[in-house]
Amino acid sequence: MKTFFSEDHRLHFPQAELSGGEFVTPYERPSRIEYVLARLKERKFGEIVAPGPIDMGPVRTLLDPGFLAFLETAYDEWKAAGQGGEVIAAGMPTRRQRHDRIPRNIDGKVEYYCHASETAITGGTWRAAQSSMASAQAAQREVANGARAAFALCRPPGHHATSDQYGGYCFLNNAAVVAQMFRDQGAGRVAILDVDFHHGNGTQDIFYRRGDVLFASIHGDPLDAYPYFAGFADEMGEGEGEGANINVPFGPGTAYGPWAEALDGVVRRITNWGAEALVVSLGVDAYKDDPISFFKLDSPDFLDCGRRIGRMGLPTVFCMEGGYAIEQVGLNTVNVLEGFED
Ligand code: Q9C
Ligand code: ZN
Repeated sequence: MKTFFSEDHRLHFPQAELSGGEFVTPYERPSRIEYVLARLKERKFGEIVAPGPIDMGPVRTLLDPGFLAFLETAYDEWKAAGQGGEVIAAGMPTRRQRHDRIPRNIDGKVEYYCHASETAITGGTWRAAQSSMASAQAAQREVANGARAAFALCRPPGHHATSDQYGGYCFLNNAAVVAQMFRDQGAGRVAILDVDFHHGNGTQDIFYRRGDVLFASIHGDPLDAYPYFAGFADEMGEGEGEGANINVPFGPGTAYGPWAEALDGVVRRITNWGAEALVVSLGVDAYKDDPISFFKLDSPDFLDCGRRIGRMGLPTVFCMEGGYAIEQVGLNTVNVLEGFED
């Protein structure tokens, strides 16, 4: 299958991530991508293609216009207000707030549109996020035009971004927009399978009340793992979306046995539900040596995981999400893709 990838991801590289009470070099860094590219080339996996420009149409349909305008101008506004350094949210909307007014002050706006302050915005973040989305959209068009599958090597990732908040290293929800594009082009039902270690709270939120896009995720138990406030098994969708949201949380130390069983269960439900297209949020941070996660998957397990996904036989777009054991990110990612093609 083809890989879609833009060099512009480099425009997003904050100096700092707030982690464990210190500012550290972000885990989500440009070099992650180098390892994936190197493996793709080494294994002669398929053509690597630069995407065309982003199509803002479906992005504007699905996501909040105020949020998009904010992402575009936040850094400049921050600088214009005389603030040094990178854009970092010092707070967030509180519990039991009595209104939903958007602050005029840039500090306040940043807090309004952010849900996790580890994630900084720099001067290049908006363009990088757009280039990431452009790769996802190019992969979607490739599959819409008849390819069995395509890989969007997205960076920054997307699955923690909601329609109006960024965080968890994510700004624009690539997988969600891909699913929406399949719907707009006539697919009756689209499934999103999220295998990143972290629950895809952004994607879940976007489709929670919709019955046409099913979201399924296997991830670290939110009592123990980011994003903490979403991803419990009893979150099953609401209204039209009731029954179209599946969460399978696991605790620390979970190995591939139970994880694969959960995957099979989810695959069966996606198939029975009648999905016509599949979007995979492909994070490989369930890997045993990932520095910020706690599952115990090994590299060969990712091959097997890809095989199980491939057996669904659906037109599939893979969107890169997380994975921070930098030197193994390439191997593990390409393993999933190769397993899929088996
Ligand atoms: N001390 C993705 O995998 N918490 N995002 C980091 C580090 C945020 C992960 C804690 C993790 C976000 C796309
Ligand atoms: Zn993750």
